[in-house]
Amino acid sequence: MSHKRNFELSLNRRIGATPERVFEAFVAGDQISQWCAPRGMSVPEAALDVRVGHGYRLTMEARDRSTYTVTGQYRVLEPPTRLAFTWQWVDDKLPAVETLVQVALSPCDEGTELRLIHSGFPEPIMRDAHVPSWNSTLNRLVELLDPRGTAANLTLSGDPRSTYTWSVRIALAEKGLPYEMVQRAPHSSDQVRLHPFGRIPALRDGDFVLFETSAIVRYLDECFPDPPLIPDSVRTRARAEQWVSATSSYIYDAMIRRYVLQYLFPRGPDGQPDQAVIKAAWPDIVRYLAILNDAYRHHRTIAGEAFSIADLLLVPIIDYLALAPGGDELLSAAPNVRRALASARQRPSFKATHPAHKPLPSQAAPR
Ligand SMILES: N[C@@H](CCC(=O)N[C@@H](CS)C(=O)NCC(=O)O)C(=O)O
Repeated sequence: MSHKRNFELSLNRRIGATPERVFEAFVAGDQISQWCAPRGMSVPEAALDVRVGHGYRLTMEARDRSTYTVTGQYRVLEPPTRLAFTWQWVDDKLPAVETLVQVALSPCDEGTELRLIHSGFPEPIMRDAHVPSWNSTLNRLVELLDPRGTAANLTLSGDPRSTYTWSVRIALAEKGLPYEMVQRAPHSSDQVRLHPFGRIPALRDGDFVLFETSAIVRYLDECFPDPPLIPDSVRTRARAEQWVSATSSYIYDAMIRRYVLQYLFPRGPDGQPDQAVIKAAWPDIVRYLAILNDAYRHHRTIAGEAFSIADLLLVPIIDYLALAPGGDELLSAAPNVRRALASARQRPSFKATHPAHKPLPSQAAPR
């Protein structure tokens, strides 16, 4: 006798909307097409015949245009508290096994407590493959229905004064995304829980946690494509990647760690900035500014005509440098960099997120 194996996943969400509204989001074609796919995917086809024993068909489309179609039949429709439908992929990319999705909705203080159970998976590996997709999909449902929007999901942990945190905030502002800013110091125990290296920032999207600024910006760009921050053309994208890497590997180190931070958090003798470190950084900064000045000779954005991930990593660093002792002198030798900075400072995303750092107390620039 063979027993059909049955593995299931179960997810909960609290949503700031009534059970009636949540139920409607599952059964109205124009609504389900706005959320029923993992982030970064769209739903170009949603055909629903919402009657018990009748079916639905949803097609999800990825950015590379590949499509995934799921069909099923409604088994339970009890508005506004319960619905159940079968779920079966119908293309050859995913196993065509009939599974069952059950949704229970109950009122709670925030609005609705949603419990989703997806059962009938013959293998744990198949069940596990559906967990991140459902998590991402339910985040989109929360965003659609919750008046607080993505603030319910997106949390940025860091310090608005840090250049890397600022970079992510520019990306979020460019895309008009609401989020919660959680103030965290580097290496604090709370931060280490999100970022095992203790750095800032880290992003949380529902249950998904991510660190490293460039990975965070790429994730945001895939999930929220407008306006794009990753260039479309192969060469411009590679050029942007080049500057992201150079910024993290050399430019931040010389301009921020070995220069600006020495003034902001002096660690030298008598609590003064460590002049030996600052002096050693100066020639590197001069050299790097000359390289950037050349790169900026045609455009005010570093990787081509459009503002990109490379700009939002680089410009906060230049902004800090410009306001540090000697910054004016350094930038006067790099007029293209100065023009690029002036142009970035005009962007609403840059203005709205500027940490309002003041020029550092005037000190003699190193000689
Ligand atoms: N590679 C990381 C760098 C992040 C980083 O270094 N952030 C700084 C603040 S701007 C930090 O946490 N510094 C603390 C330290 O260096 O220990 C990223 O891209 O997010």
